[in-house]
Amino acid sequence: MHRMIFGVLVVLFSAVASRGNIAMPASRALHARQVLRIIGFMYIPSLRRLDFIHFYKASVRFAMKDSNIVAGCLALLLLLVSPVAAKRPNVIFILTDNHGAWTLGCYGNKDIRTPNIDRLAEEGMLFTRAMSSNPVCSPTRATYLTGLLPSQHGVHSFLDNKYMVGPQAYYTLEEFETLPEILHSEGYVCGLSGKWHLGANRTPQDGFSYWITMVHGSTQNFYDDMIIQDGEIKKAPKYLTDLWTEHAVNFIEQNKDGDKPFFLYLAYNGPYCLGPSLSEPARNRHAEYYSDKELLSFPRDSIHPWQYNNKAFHNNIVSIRRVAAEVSGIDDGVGTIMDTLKKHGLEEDTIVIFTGDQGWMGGQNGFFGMGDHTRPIGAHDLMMHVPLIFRQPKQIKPGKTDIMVSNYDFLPSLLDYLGLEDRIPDKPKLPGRSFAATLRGEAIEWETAMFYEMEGCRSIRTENWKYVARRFPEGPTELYDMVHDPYERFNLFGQPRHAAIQREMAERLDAFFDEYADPEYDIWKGGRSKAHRLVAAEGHPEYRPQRKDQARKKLRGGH
Ligand SMILES: [Ca+2]
Repeated sequence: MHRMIFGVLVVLFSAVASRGNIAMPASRALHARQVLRIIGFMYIPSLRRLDFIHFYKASVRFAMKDSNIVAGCLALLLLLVSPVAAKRPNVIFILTDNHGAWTLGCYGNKDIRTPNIDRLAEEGMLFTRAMSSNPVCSPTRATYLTGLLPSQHGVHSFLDNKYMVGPQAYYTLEEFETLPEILHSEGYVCGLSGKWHLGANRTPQDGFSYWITMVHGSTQNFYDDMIIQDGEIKKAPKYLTDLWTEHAVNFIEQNKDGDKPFFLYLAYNGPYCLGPSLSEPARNRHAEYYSDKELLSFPRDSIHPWQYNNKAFHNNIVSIRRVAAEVSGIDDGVGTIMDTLKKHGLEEDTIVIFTGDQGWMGGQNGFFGMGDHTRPIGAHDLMMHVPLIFRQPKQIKPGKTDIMVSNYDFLPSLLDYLGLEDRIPDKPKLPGRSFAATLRGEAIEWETAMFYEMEGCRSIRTENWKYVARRFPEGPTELYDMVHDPYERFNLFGQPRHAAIQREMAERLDAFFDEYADPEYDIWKGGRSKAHRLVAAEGHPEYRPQRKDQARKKLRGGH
């Protein structure tokens, strides 16, 4: 107890010092405050480890700035002798595939059972408006790992299987510094369990030492799919969702007592909500529960004229029930991970992040799927809206935040939260902003301005407006009043009374991409796509005819 009282007194004294009540020059007072706070916090048993890291780093920076070597040495000494400062928290990054936030109980869904994800949200911070900057798998995964947009990292669309395994396989993010690479260089043990879909799947990339993944990017089914384990290609021994969970638990248990913190990338390929699996009933333990449910949270509506494929899944109760059961299957996995952390006493030392690669629509406005399932390519909010939850007991204050964040904000935010803000890459320049202050329970100034791009389609979303522009081919252009028309049903583009906002949004969109896009990958200016463009004007070097909708053909009449 005396230890704690001493700590509190020192911290209080540091606060007095910072107000300049003691006789010393302002710079010295600030300096003294930093050092005193470190000493004080060291003696408070409930010290928040990340606070310590932040105070320590601030102190070192200040000492450097002031050329005060003594202060620098003192700060370093304090770090070395401190019983609490050694290890950063573990990070578990759970990513789902094609997963709209609206399918979860904690985002208001009353039909689908997700008790574990809901509990994670209750114990952590839920972002009500987290968005992806692109609507397909590979680009969004590339964005989570680099903080860059497609027109910077060059992965504009999903990558074909030939880039995953075989003679043309290559890792598409080789030239960038990625999240696992940074964490590995900071002493983290890195493990991947689940979908990679960024190329060269057979080789562990970027500092990963545990590596089990899929052979391909897309999901055919969740059973008997081919996986890569220890460099070998083999048939998955069980339901994939459970397999990824099982390996995640293995990885946690292998590293629970180590000197190093761990980074687990648990990338479920479910719920997926696309392709062949939606034509068959679920086989997991939730199938029976949903087998007689109507699931009215999936709107039954006529198919939007822009819908390009997936038409067989519209208003199809088999598909809808399959989605619900796969979402609940992932919820089981989240529960197992949380139980594992609790069992080994790792809860407070581990930040758990739950999010999706991109949004997904299940009938709203007559759309089923994401932005690349419509022609023209779509940019509806629900194609972008992903769940986003951060939990670390005693560090992150439970609650909700309404700030609109993008997946390109994720990397700078996480590194900032971990006290690694000086490791945030600056080349190429990141478009994202750190929301770590929100996680720390501090006030944040945040202007709503969210950008999105899928090949020739780009959009800007502010608090009041959304503007969508398209090239190759040109148009149509869309303008929505997001306050009065949040479901984006009334396109106001071209109406004379909105001419000013239309112009302003177009200019902001162009200015943003002028600032951030790499000319090599800036599709609007003739740049290329590492995935090769799916939708381009005929005659363009990357033009590829649209693929036949196999699923539709196969499933015609299957409602
Ligand atoms: Ca996806």
